[in-house]
Parts: sequence; C-alpha cells; structure tokens
Amino acid sequence: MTNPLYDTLFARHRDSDAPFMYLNGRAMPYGAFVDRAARMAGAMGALGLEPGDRLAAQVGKSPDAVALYAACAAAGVVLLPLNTAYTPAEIAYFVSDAEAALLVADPGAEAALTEVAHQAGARIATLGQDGGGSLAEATDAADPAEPVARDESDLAAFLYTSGTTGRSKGAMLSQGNLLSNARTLTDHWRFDAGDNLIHALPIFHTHGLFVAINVTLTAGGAMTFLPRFDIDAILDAMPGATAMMGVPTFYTRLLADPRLDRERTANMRLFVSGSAPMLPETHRQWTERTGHRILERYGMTETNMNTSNPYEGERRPGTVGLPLPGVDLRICTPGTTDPVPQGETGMIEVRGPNVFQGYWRMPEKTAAELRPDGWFITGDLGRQDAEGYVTIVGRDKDLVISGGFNIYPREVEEVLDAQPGVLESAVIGIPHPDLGEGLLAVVVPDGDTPPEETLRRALETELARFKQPRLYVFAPELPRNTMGKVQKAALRRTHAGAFDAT
Ligand code: MCA
Ligand code: AMP
Repeated sequence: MTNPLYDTLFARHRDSDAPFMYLNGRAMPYGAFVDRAARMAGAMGALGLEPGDRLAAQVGKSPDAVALYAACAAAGVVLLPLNTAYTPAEIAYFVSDAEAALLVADPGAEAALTEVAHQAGARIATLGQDGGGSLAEATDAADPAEPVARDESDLAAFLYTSGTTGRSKGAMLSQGNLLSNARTLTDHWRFDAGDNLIHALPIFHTHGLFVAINVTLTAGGAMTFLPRFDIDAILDAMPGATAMMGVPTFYTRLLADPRLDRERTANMRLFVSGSAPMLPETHRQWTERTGHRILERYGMTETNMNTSNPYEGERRPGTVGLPLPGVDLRICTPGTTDPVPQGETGMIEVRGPNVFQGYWRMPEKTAAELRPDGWFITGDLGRQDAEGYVTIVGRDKDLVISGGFNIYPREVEEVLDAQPGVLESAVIGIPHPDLGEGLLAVVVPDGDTPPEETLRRALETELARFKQPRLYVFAPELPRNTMGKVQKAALRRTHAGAFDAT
C-alpha cells in the first residue's frame, strides 16, 4: 500500500534523529515529528474523518500546524489552509464552499467560529500555537494511524484564490502536483540534508507551506522555524543557517537594517525571493551589501513554481528566470493560443505536472483558465528573451499584491459599494515603500460624503486587515472609457505618489 506524498515527504524520516525544525533554540527531530503526525492522523480518524474529506484550518504557525499537513496526507484528507487574518465572515464561505467536514481553529477563535462551522455542517476542533487545543490533546492520547492508500492523482489540498469576478475559487492540488514541484526545486536549488532554512513565511500559502516545507522534507534538511517575520530573529538565525525564502518585503526590510552585512550572511548559500516582483535595485543593493545574488522565481497557487533563475549561471535582476525542468511555458497573444514573436509581450501560459486539477466545483471557471490540452492561462503578462529568461511586465487580472498577499479589488469594492452613502468605488494598488503595492480606495459618495472612519470600521468586520484600504480618497466620479469601464490605470497614475507622504 502506498501513499506517495506521505511516503516521500514524511514516512521515510520515521526513524531519523536528524533535526527537522529548530524552534526557540530547541531541535525537533524528524522521527518525533513523524510520530506526532501519525498520531494526529489517528485523532482525525477518531473524529470521523474519511479519505477525501476536506479539513479547513485557520491556525497559528507551529510544529503542530505542520503536523496537521502531514496528518492530512497520511489520512488522505484534503487540507484547506486559511489565512490567519481572515474574519469569521470570510471563513464561513470557505468552510461551506468546500463542504469541509472539520474546521480546525485557534482556541482563541473557537467561540467566534463554532457557529460558522456548524452552519456549514462541519465539526470544530482547536489547535493552539503553544501546543494546546482539543486536537492536540486528542493527538496526545491517540495511537499512530497507518497511512491510507493514495496515488499521485488523489487530491492533497485546496488553496483558495480569489478572482477578478465572482466567488473565491478552490484550486485543487493533487499529491503529484506537490511532489513533482518539491523534487524539481530541491534539485534545482541544490537543497540537501546539510541545509538549514530560515522559515519566517506564513504556512497557509504555497510559498511557506509547499515551497519551503516540501523542499526541506525532500532534502531531509532542517528549518529554523520562526512564528512570523521578525527582523531580530532572522538576523540572529543567519550565521547558523544556509538558506532563506521570502517575499520582496523581507529583503527591503532587511536592507534597511545596518546589521545586515557580509559577515552575518557568510554561512548562507541561497536567498530566494518570489510571490511579488522584486525591484532590480533591491537585487543590486543586496549583492552590494552581502555579496549574495538573490534568486528570484515565479509561481502561482494553481501551479506551484513555474520559473526560476538558475542556481549556477546568471541570475538576472528584473527577470523570473527560465522555465523549470518539466514545465512548458509559452507566451501567447491574449485570448488566443498563438505564440507572440520572440521577445514580445503576451499572456504567459504554463503546462506541466505542477499544474493543478481545476477549481473545486467550478467547471466554467476551470474551462476559462485551464485548456483541455493542459495549458494554464496565468493572467500574467510577460516576455521571454532569446536565452529563455522570462520577464513579468504586468497582469491581465485586476490583482494587487501587497507584501506578498494577493488582494482582488473587486472583493473590496463589493463591500465598499454596499455601505450607506457610497455610490461606487474603485480600489487600486499603488507603489508602497514597504509592501510593494498598497491599497487605496477611490470612493464616489451618494450625496453627502460618508465619514472615512465609518467606512473603515464597516470593512473591519468583513475583510481581513490586509484587504482593508490604507488610504481613502473621495471623488465626484470615476474616470471611465467610452465603453463605461473604470480606467484604473488613470487612477493609478493620479495617485501614484500617495504613499510617499505617509
Ligand atoms: C500585514 N499587514 C498587511 C500585510 N501584512 N497589510 C497589507 N499587506 C500585507 N502583506 C497589516 C497588519 O495586519 C498590520 O495591520 C499592519 O499591516 C502592519 O503589520 P506589520 O507588523 O508591519 O506586518 P508583518 O506582520 O510584519 O507582515 C508583513 C509581512 C507579511 C512580513 C510582509 O505580510 C508576510 O509575511 N507576507 C508574506 C505573504 C506570503 O507568504 N505570500 C505568499 C503567497 P495593523 O497595523 O492595522 O495592525 S503567494 C504564493 O504562495 C505564490 C504561489 C508564490 O509565488 O509564492
Ligand atoms: P497567488 O495566486 O497568490 O499564488 O499569486 C500568484 C501571482 O503572484 C502570480 O500570478 C504573479 O502575478 C505573482 N508573482 C509570483 N511570483 C512573482 C515574481 N517573482 N514576480 C512577479 N510576480 C510574481
């Protein structure tokens, strides 16, 4: 009986004493971690979870949260990791859309989320960042479960991603999707058992959960596991670590700290950046200060990683490198399958074992983005030079990336437009010195201008903090083209410098 994801990433480390995670200076060996995960799978079975069931988790970053991922793989349960910033109103949608059988929440959120779970027909259990919670206690008491049989086509996770229009979509990722990318990246970035990765990313997204953790597990290396981005903790970890993965904000914040220098980074061999564009200037400053060249790569929730600058060879600032081995990439005239002439800009499409299985119960949306022959239309606009390096020049989708988090303006506009005193609104991303892009709302009042504070407060209950506009501007109307479409590019130009003054 085999279970490729569990066997490859977890079970084979069952008898290992090698360190998997360093946490507060203490090492958690692989063997202890795998035992914990097997017991958690046992506890999940006792709660009635069956292979194929969905488990939604909104939990803080901890070893048990990683064990939950491993336990889901062992039990054949589909994991649905959720941003810890989401409000109960947001969680309600995911739990009911996925028809989750169990919602695992932080103990502090149990009161607020119990009703949410029950409304959706799900049970609730808790897992605390400090090791407590009902699922942790049940794990302490459970016997290790035997992994269930799976194959690479079985689903391992749903990661929800919003869209330009309509409801958030559950991207279905199979065991094979995750494993193929884990193997490719481990090899491509030369990870091995001697590595110690600084892990300061959240673990509810592809970057922190699959790229960072799966690569570490595939290599049998260790992670210095930090609960969040903390500049002191990262700088302290560097002399004993070998690699770090981060979003561009990690790098700009570190560059602003005078303690970052060659001596502190002398043991490091690899700095990876992704999730959002990195300015060529940041690459240059990093190299000047540390002597290291940041390796920039490009991926998506639906595809894991698609391209990467080379480990050896030229890493070109401003590009996301070359298609990864096994990944096909083409650049087409948008709306067609016709490749553009080499060097020209078009829609980036990708195909390979990394590409997801479609959106959960949304066949039309799947058909609109995933061609029957396997090409996925990314919504990113780019070009490829003669050597194959890809440059992302923009997005065909109305998407803002703030500090590495994706925000679909439509979702924010819908909440704003529903507020009393608001006729309509347009939400845009403009340059932000720390987050890359910051959110600004242009609001057209319906009569008297509503107080900004009232709008801010109304959004707080409905949207996660990172989706709430940082700046509000009131205007008598929105600029529109002859077709009546709001001209967001014009708004972005008008307000381009708004965060310079903040
Ligand atoms: C926190 N806040 C944010 C963000 N993060 N607001 C907008 N955008 C954000 N990204 C809010 C906080 O709630 C807080 O609000 C205020 O901003 C300041 O928080 P601060 O302490 O400065 O933030 P932080 O906790 O230091 O977080 C910033 C961060 C974090 C370290 C950049 O956002 C982060 O870890 N980002 C990584 C995201 C990521 O992993 N992306 C990968 C997904 P208030 O002041 O009101 O309390 S994309 C992906 O997976 C694809 C496949 C890929 O290619 O990788
Ligand atoms: P998500 O849907 O959250 O996985 O975000 C994926 C999106 O992030 C991609 O479609 C790109 O627009 C963007 N992205 C990821 N990595 C990079 C990068 N290195 N440079 C520019 N954009 C990136």
